Amino acid sequence: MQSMTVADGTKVTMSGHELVFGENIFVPRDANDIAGDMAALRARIEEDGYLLIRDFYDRDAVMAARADILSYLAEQGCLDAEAPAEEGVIGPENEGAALRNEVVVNMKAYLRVVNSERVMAFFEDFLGGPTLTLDHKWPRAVRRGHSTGAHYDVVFMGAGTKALYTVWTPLDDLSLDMGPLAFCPGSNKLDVLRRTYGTADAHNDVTDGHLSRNPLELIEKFGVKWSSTPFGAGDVIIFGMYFLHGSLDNVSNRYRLSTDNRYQLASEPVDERHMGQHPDQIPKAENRKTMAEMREKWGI
Ligand SMILES: O=C(O)CCC(=O)C(=O)O
Repeated sequence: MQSMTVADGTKVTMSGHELVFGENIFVPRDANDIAGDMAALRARIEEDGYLLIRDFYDRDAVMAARADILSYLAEQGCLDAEAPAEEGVIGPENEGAALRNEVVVNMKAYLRVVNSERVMAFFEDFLGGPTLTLDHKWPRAVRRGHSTGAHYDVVFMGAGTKALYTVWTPLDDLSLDMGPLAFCPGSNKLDVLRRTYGTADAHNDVTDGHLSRNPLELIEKFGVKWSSTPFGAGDVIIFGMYFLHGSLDNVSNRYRLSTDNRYQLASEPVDERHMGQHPDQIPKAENRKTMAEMREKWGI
């Protein structure tokens, strides 16, 4: 198993911008010592904005989910035919794969993890009542040179309850060069962002819901710090709708396999745009603005 420690001075990039461990990016603390104590977990997520729980899922179940994704990638001709399929080596075209719900419904081992008793029971305890998961599932196979820009999830799925939680789950052992999640502890408390960017809706207002692709700019402007870590298959990060996150660049030759899915109390309003068989058809709204225009308007 890989080490979860990262030496100070280790360099990573996010959309090509360099971050250095120990200087402007740090290894996050995990919540395993309080994992059985729901009151402590609620207090921790309120404080830090996230819960990193190592070995939350059974590793073998996660590796079976990974195999579902890899066989789809192989079928699509995305993998390097010269390498064993189970290594997930990116083919010469470096193609992305659209892992839409139509495809995901056939991924039985994957669905067994993200709809599992383990995760549903966790949220039932954590939220204090019967729970549902949004139908829209986001398995990702991120190719070389790609990353996710910094954003709050509320901008993409904020039409229902705001007490909606993301579970980001590596579907592999992920080293830093594979481009795992990167995030800003405490960014849930940035009132200026919550009042401005946090009210936008990517379906209606903005052409691209990402706040920025420059992590250094966010450090300067909002005083955030970045965190990331290598992950093991079975680990999860749980966070709420107002939590700045994105990902490091995948600079490896393997697909970065992960999934992010959403959970809430069944009694709360649901963002129906992410329900049903064909979720998230973003309408073509002519009056949507660029993030740069919106940021200027908000004065951020
Ligand atoms: O995995 C990624 O690259 C981004 C994940 C994400 O945006 C999320 O979990 O909400």
